[in-house]
Amino acid sequence: MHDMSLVMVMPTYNEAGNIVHMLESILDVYREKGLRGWILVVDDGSPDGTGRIVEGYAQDHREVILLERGRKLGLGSAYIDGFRYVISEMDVDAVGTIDADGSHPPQTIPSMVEALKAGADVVVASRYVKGGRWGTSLRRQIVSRGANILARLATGSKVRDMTSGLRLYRAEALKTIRLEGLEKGYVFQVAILYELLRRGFKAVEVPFTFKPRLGGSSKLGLAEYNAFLGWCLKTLYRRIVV
Ligand SMILES: Nc1nc2c(ncn2[C@@H]2O[C@H](COP(=O)(O)OP(=O)(O)O)[C@@H](O)[C@H]2O)c(=O)[nH]1
Ligand SMILES: [Mg+2]
Repeated sequence: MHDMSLVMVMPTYNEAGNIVHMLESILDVYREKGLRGWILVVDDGSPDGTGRIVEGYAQDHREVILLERGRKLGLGSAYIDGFRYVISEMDVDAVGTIDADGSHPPQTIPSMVEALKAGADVVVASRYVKGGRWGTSLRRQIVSRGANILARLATGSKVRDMTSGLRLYRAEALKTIRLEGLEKGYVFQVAILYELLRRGFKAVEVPFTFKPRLGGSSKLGLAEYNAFLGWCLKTLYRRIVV
């Protein structure tokens, strides 16, 4: 295969203090590894001016693209619009997702690219395979472990870290999914993985260390927990009963 081209989709909501560091670190990795890479930031009209910062940064860096949506429409919805943009406007081999808060080390991207080259259709950076680690609070780990137990039970999948947001998809696999019908919240990550696995696509996990966010605060709230639980119950019911 020729040198793989990729775009990392990065949703942002109030990440003004973290965004430039993230953009720089990802571009550094692209340069060091000779990857043909882009970053697509999907901002939801962040009141702290994240969008304006990205707009300025993009003027000097043609690898950075800003998709500004104007208001907070949800994390899953940001991925969906990002993927749609990539599919209609860009011609790349791989499409990834990465958080803007510093918890996903861009240094993991090269091993994800290697796994895709070796035959995976979706690569999930994982906290739960050998070499995967936690750099965050115990509370955070408990929430993640609980969510993953639920997600695996609901979907019957063997993927250990189904909620991880650090991913890389083969563009051809992603194009087969009907994005409109997918979940608009955090549970999106589990839902799209389930769709891919049901179609027979191959998921591979590579280890990474989940870091604490650099600054700012998490947007994960009660409504998201409820939506997550609701989706898991619905999926389990459909899979087992119907
Ligand atoms: N565009 C957009 N980005 C979001 C939204 N909610 C969260 N994010 C971004 O998604 C990423 C993960 O969110 P975060 O709050 O860190 O979630 P956590 O890591 O699960 O606590 C970060 O880059 C956020 O800025 C949203 O509604 N819209
Ligand atoms: Mg985070």
